[in-house]
Amino acid sequence: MSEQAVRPVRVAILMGSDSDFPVMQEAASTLEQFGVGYEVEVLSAHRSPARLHDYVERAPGRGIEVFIVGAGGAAHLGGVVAALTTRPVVAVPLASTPLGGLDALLATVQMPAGVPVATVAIGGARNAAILAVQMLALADAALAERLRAYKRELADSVAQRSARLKQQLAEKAAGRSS
Ligand code: RP5
Repeated sequence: MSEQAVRPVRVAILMGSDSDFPVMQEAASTLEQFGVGYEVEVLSAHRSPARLHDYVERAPGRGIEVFIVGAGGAAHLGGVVAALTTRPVVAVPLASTPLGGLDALLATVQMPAGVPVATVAIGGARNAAILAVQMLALADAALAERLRAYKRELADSVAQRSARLKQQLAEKAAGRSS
């Protein structure tokens, strides 16, 4: 049994098509990085509405606390999931049509009052997972500490990049003056 399989499943990663997975897999790998259990399902608001309704209604009973939803085109998946649950929904608009994801972004972000969907950038699967982890961390001290460590690593990486860039510029300047 894999390590992932023994973790309690807390997040559902849903997508409208298996063609969305190359982008949505980054949400999965990010949740793994934080040690958060998840499950992945292909469910379509348009092509499989009955199965979608059934899945969302049963999900809390299996421990799902947050939904991450990726969809492209006329992306109704996030909105429909939000209509069916009181759990938070984080949506990733996907660039799967000639409109480059703008269609999915507008369909997802312009939810009517009363049914919010937290929408990240087009293709922003990593941020969707981090946002989900932040939600879970509100009542999970170990997860909150992992997020603090992550923020420290982010800050360190910026400092390293700055040092590297300055080093490169200094070497270039030295080359010009020799
Ligand atoms: C949406 O239509 C899916 O989320 C996907 O982004 C897009 C295209 O789906 P396929 O035609 O590749 O199955 O529902």
